Amino acid sequence: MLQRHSANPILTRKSIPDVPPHLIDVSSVYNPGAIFWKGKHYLMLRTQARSRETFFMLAESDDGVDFKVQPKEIKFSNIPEHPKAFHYYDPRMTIIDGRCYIMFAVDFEDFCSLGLAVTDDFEHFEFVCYTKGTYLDTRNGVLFPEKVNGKYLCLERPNLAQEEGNPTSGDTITLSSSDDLINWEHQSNIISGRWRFWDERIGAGPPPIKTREGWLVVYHGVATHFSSSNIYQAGVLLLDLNDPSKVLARSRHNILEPREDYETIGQVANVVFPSGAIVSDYDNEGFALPDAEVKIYYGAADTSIGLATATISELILASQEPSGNPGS
Ligand code: BMA
Repeated sequence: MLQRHSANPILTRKSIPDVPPHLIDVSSVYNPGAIFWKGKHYLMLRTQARSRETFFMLAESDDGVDFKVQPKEIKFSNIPEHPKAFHYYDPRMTIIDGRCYIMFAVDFEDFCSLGLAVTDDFEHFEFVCYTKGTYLDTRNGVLFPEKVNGKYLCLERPNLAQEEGNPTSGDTITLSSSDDLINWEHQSNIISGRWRFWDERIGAGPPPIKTREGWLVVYHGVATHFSSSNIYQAGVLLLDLNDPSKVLARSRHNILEPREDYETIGQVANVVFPSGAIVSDYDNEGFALPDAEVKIYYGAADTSIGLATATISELILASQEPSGNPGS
């Protein structure tokens, strides 16, 4: 249902300039955060060096399609040396009260946590904290762009499930709230994986988009019942504007699945992983317009970056149709 851009994949390992000593002839670039800020589109890239270490880099563009990657890695100031974090990845970017926050996954020795950083100018990036919350092992943290009923909100995906030989994963997207963006408290479970359908394991994608109909949430789902590999797809949800713990609609079908070669072949085959969205137009109260175009940026096969689009109305319709909850 999403339309792939004809320039796909819009970023590949070849788009990444060499930055000695670590980033030389890199292996891959994928799962970017995305934001529109002062007339420019920005992507925060998950770039993987041949050491298999991950580095964040910034790419910018006037049109949201043709991106230029800055020849440096993003270094957060004030980052604590302890505890030892092995790996930062899958950044999501959200503007709250005029500041751009970045929430990302952090792998420690035995668990995954959520890190938070902030920038006011896309030159300096300051580490804020490892968030403290209900779950010790959690991923796919995504901030809402504004407070709801006086609280900051975020979606997260606690890692509670594990198949033998695989890292921990999860099949529930939860809602947490906070007064300070640092300490988070579990509010409710939003959706669970639908066993034997496209979205058995799940996690939120880009930050929720505010529309007159509700909060639009693009999420990823994983079908785990194929013998050869897991298949990562995208779908869409609509949450109540004033009470986002209420799910108004959930797409029965996926809205994007791996079909093109750059999605089916790569470091991890059969993956589309939406992580950033940029909406073309909002009204003066901050609601995305029905005809606005949504650019959805996604990791393809953990190797490169794709762009796919739809209008706000098309995404809302996709969340509602075809009706009926599979498995119910
Ligand atoms: C998920 C995360 C993503 C990755 C995806 C496919 O569990 O680790 O970063 O893109 O798997 O490998």
